[in-house]
Amino acid sequence: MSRLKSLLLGAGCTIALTAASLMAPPPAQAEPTLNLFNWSDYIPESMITEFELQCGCAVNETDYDSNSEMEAKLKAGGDSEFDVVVPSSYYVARLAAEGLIQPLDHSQIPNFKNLYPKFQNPSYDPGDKYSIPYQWGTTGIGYLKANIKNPPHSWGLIFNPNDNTSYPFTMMSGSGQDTIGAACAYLGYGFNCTTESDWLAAAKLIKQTEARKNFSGFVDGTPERDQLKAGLNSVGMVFNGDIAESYADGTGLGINYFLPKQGTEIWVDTMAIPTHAPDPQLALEFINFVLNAYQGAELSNFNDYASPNQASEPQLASNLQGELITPTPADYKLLHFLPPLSGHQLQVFNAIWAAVKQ
Ligand code: N2P
Repeated sequence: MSRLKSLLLGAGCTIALTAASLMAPPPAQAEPTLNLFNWSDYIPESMITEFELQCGCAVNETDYDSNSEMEAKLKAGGDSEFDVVVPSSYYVARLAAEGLIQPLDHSQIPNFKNLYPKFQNPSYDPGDKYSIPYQWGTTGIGYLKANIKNPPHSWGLIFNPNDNTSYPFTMMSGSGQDTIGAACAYLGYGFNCTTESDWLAAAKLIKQTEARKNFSGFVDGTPERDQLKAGLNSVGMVFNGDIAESYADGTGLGINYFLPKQGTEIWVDTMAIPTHAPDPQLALEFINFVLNAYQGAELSNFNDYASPNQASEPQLASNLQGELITPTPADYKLLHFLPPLSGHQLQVFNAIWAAVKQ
């Protein structure tokens, strides 16, 4: 049953039933359902309810915390279980090459025109053939300002033992490209490093970092934000909007966020349809719904992430214009898209990352 229906039929709601309806209950019909596979804490309940009202369907949401978790579930049968999935830009070509997502029928997405022109033909997916932008943002370092005083805006806060001698810290889990990229950047090879020798040097540094007594584990971005909020550790890799959200609701006021001076990630999260999605038509309706001017603003105002939707701009909350969410021209010099990996290169990368995590 949809959340909307259970709300309407739930406790405290008296339903007048006629004798006829009691005697002849209508045959049970399968309710159309949109199975949404999304990052955790990344859509407001209000939007789910609005879409359920619009489509006369139920929305069933399953969450993940990294692209690698999402990819593994798609490979394990999820590509015929979910209707919409939300991969980051550097995963789009990879999922398409693996046959896990399908080309989109743009005739069913008239609101595509609402996107800023630069999001209508991005380099990671020319012509938005497989993916439609959802939100965009950056990955940086979050730290507890009560414990770490005026740290250098450097990956050294994670990789240099002298920058944090005692407070517990984490590194990002997931696909590994963010953490290997961070180590590459610290070593001077650039955040978007792609050679085996750079990756091996980064892996060696990560292994040394894991051996430090105050390393407390590999943690994905949103769970790390929650661990910082709870004071469980003091430094880790997080996403900008997750931190902005924790400022907006007052739960993360003790956290600071910065973009390391050696460079870090900018990403676009996108909506895509798995190859064997149960209801691709409903998936297209949902994608088009998210691209409405109103819903685009509702999404960013709740998530505290930047919007790719130009038509939403007049309705966006003013805090989204601050430099935490809208990078300055100087910030842009530090920001890189992670390279999409495929074939042999991807196998080499995965072998290195698996060794790092052992
Ligand atoms: C949502 C985090 C999604 C951003 N909480 C990572 N691409």
